[in-house]
Amino acid sequence: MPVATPETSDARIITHVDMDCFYVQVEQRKQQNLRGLPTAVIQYNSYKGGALIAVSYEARKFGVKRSMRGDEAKEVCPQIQLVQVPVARGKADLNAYRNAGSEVISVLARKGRCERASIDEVYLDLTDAAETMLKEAAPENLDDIEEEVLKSHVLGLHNEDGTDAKEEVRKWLCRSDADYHDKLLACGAIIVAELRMQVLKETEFTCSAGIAHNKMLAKLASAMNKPAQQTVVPRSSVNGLLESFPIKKMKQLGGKLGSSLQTDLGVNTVGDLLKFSEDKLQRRYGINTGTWLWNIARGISGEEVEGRLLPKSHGSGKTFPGPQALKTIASVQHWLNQLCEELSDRLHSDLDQNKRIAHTLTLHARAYKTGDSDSHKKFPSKSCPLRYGTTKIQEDALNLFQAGLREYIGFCNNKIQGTQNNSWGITSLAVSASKIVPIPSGTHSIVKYFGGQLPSRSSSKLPRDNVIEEATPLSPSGSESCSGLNSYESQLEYSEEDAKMKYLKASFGQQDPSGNSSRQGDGLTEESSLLSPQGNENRMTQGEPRQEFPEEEPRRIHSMPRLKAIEKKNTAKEKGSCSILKLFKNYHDPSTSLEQKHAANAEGAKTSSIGSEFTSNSYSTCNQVELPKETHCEEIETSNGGGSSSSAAHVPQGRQSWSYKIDEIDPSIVDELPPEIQQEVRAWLRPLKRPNVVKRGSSITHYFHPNK
Ligand code: DCP
Repeated sequence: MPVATPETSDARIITHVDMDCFYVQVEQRKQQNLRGLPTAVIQYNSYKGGALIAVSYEARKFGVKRSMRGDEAKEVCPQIQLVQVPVARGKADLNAYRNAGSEVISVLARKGRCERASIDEVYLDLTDAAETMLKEAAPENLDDIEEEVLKSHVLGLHNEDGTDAKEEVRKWLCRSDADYHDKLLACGAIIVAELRMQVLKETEFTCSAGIAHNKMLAKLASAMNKPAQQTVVPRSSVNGLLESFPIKKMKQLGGKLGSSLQTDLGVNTVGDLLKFSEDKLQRRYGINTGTWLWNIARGISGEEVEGRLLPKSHGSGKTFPGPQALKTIASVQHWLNQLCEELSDRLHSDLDQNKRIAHTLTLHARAYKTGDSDSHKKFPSKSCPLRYGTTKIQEDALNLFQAGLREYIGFCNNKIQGTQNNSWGITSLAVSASKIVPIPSGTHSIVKYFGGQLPSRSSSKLPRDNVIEEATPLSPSGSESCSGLNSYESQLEYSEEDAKMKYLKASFGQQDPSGNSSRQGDGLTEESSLLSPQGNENRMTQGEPRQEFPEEEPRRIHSMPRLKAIEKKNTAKEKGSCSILKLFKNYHDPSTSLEQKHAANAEGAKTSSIGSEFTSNSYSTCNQVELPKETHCEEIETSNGGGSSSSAAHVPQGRQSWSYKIDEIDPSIVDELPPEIQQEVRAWLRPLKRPNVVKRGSSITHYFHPNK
């Protein structure tokens, strides 16, 4: 449900930039001979010439539409050039378009806070730039204004017959008696025109833009005059713009809420909403949504432009329309493997290029049941903590799918393991990786170091034991842990950050069987790759232009009895295993039993018994936790054990601490430690000869010390 964000009284200048027929432009840049010709980009399948997903403005003049198939487009425009989307793993490969989008962002981001809203859309907060311009080079003082600025559409500026439109715009931009908001808006228009020209110069792409005082209005305006134009919304024109704007076309009103407004309240345009008091809307739709509706009727939206150049999440999806629906677990597994391979590649690139890691893997599907009156029941989305490595992602995704399917078809009536089951069909599948956070730089905790993805989990909400539990997915088995450690050891001369990256990469290297194999398509099947499940970046099929992932939080998978059983198994396996992770595994809160910790961990989370076989590793990762936004840097101070058998590291209040018990250290791990501390640990392991005291400045202390 939408939530109202109060608008500040401060003047803001926000622009929404939307690329014109984006995929076509990318293809035309690749093949310059297509420039200026009616062109469309199609999905790779050959059914009726493939599905059109982007249409050039030249082709639109002939009546070619995105909803057509290639054959239909040829009927209305015989000279149309059809270009196929690149294919990898039997599905569309959108990397070229994503990269092209990034090129554009790198230009736009120079002028203000920039939020990548989709593969080809960006919001920019240009308030600072506009204020500076108003102070230093106000439009009314400019001798010359670029042609591109003068081509702006200013809402509410009516050209009388015979007047020169550009001259009208010039007058509007340069009014010395304009109010402060309009003066800033005029500066915004000049800055945006310059940016658009710069984008064209550097990338060869044209774009359109809306300029207003909030995101909502800027977005509406950017679509009003395309291609390669910009539209300005002065405050005095807001009511005029919204008055006749179809309610279902408003963001977040395309679905049930918009339909309810139409059928229950007779609201067909945004202007119609003005008839209802805030109180009435709140009583009908709840306080938040009621206020939000009241606000949008007046063009009020305080939503900030988030400074985000990178996608919030990655996704890969494919649809299987009509006869292509998947009806066996084997076929689902086949396609999940392809999707996960792509997802894993993208996670790998994100890690490489941006040093970011994702925490949550989610599976989404659409399904139908045959002969069931309740066939519209939604296939539940399922998520679990994300383990890096293609095979692990594939394995977890399949388990999530099976859990979802069980819930979807019901436990009693159906078997799901058969090779053929006619009672269900899957019409779309998608996997996504979310909760992506940067690997913290300058963190100095051994826990974080080996966990790789731990910093964001050092929350007070999180039982400490879980820190290690959740670290293990990176190198869950003994042998993998050993390799991870070796790679770490060989990097001791590197910076901590370098070594951390190396460690993570080593983890990929072992598990990722490099998946660049390209397969041919399969007739009807259409697909897409999803950039951002939460945003508008999901492109599924022609018929479903912008499939959004379900809004509700996906269910988490937990099962206490299994947790306990696996915990026991893990504890039993622990002796003699060769992972340094295990060395530190149980030292976070010696007073709390693992069982208690897991109970606490699972508490508050939704539970659903999945009945599918998770490996112990994937299982241990299924303790879904809230990820705190901030990371903490532990500063470890050693303390004298004072004759006790444990040495605790004390940290300032509010920070995560760790401790260890010497007598629980498995001697077999010592060889894995860096030589500089092996000797010292060996000495500890002879307790009679040497008391368990860690002195300040000893090599192991130094080794784990924050400044190391
Ligand atoms: N896209 C897709 N499938 C869809 C819709 C869009 O694959 N059903 C892709 C192709 C588009 C790109 O996303 O080029 C951007 O989509 P837009 O809706 O912004 O449309 P265009 O950029 O193609 O055209 P316009 O100039 O109308 O914005």
